[in-house]
Amino acid sequence: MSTLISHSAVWAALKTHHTYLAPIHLRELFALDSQRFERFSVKACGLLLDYSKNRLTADTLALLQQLAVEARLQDWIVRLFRGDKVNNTEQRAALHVALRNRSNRPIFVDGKDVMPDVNAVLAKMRQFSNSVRDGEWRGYTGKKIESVVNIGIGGSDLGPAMVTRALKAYHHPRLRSYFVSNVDSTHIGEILDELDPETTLFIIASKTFTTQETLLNARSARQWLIDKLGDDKAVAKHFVAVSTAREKVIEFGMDPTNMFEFWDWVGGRYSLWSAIGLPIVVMIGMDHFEEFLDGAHQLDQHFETAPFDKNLPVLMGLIGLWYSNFFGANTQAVFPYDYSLSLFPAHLQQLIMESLGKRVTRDGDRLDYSTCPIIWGAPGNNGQHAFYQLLHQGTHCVPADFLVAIESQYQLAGHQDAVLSNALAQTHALMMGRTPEETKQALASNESLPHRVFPGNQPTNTLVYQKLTPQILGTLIALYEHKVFVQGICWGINPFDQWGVELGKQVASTLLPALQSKDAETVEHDLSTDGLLKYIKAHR
Ligand code: G6Q
Repeated sequence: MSTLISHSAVWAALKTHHTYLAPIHLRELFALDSQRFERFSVKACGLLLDYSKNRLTADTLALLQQLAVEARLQDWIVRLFRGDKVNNTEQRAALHVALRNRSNRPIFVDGKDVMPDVNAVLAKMRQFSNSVRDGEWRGYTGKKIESVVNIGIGGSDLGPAMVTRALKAYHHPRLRSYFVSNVDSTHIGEILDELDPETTLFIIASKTFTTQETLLNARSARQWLIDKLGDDKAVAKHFVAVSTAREKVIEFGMDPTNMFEFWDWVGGRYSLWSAIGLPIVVMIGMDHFEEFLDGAHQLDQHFETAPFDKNLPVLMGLIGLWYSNFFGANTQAVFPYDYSLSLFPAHLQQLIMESLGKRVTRDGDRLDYSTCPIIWGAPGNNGQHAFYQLLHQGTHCVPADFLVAIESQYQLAGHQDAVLSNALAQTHALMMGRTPEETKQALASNESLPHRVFPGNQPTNTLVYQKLTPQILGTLIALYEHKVFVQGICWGINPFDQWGVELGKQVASTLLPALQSKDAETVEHDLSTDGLLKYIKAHR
């Protein structure tokens, strides 16, 4: 039995400290310290992190950093960057940092430097994306490509879809981008209806090339193309694959010269930096993609070298743990006040919950504390007219990250002032609340008083950046990836496996034959599932 971090002296000290701090309102913490903003904010890699609106003091931070020391975080950072098999249940390295290792220093997996392979695939991506963008790569009937459709799911969809959406301002003017992930034919059907087969390029993205949803969608897309163009030779001009599984790509009937490779040491939710980023590269060009990698690399260097009290992922990870384990916060929200980042919360849901939604240690011992909070969020301003009510007056402690761009991608008079003032007003109001006395004064009456009081004391981080460039986006994503790592190490869990996702894949494959079989009487599952199966079969 490994020793759980919850049994350490520093955990007990944090508990005691929580008892002292919990009754103190954030307002009081600000009133006590005129330097609070300077003390609890950090600038690095083009980001300003203001974490002063959190329920913490210098003592809290010292204890949390002590916890990170006890968890041997620094050693783990070294292991991660060195290419050790930190994903112990799958015996794999987790080397997304090698994919954006712009210094090009050698990084070894099983004694082999991975950088030559990484660079070779990046060069192939440059060559291919240039030829599509320049119009040199033509479809089967000789026309230039105008639509790029990525078919993939999970890590082979969410990351590239989010980045492609976020960097719309950098898209090639001739190209339109689409992402098909859902196995429901409505998804691919609606998109195919919009497309011209002569000018469409499909990218089939699957690490394993065995994923049911992706293969079904890929088959349907291929059939559609052949039906429309009348020749299966057209496939070679309209389909490329991204995968680690060369044999499976060939088995599927695709030319391996149209395949972009990556490796088993790239986790699905960390794969957007690899060839899985091909739909991004085709849309924004390789030079911008390299700026994106540069941004992530800068953050990697910061994570590797900055002291814990100035280290953005370490601070954000520890503050998140403080709320999860000592304030009982079950959720963590993220609100981008930057419309380009509208898919960012969805990407973070996968990145964080798939990584940290675990209940046993790396050695398989049951934990006695909670791990990953439920991640949710939506672009700022919209949320204010909907669920922010719960943040202002509900019963939950909801730590939230506000992501704020000083400049938008479009310069329209008045808009950005409205965005910025709303972002700042919300974090201010969430922190301050409004006391009964202030409410009375504001209303000049006691009417509905309890309903119009705001408790405040809701913790927020504010992350400010100049403008969402490819570089800043790379930095932001890497920041959250490393925040996940910090929490995984402190909680003693493996953030790089995903056995729950694997279970979903297996269960679906057992139910499919039951659904397709003619035998209505077979009872193979639980009574509810069997009842539902029979009902659906009877009504098809
Ligand atoms: C990511 C997960 C999962 C995976 C998808 C798609 O970390 O493992 O979301 O990305 O299940 O898998 P394939 O890329 O193998 O199709």
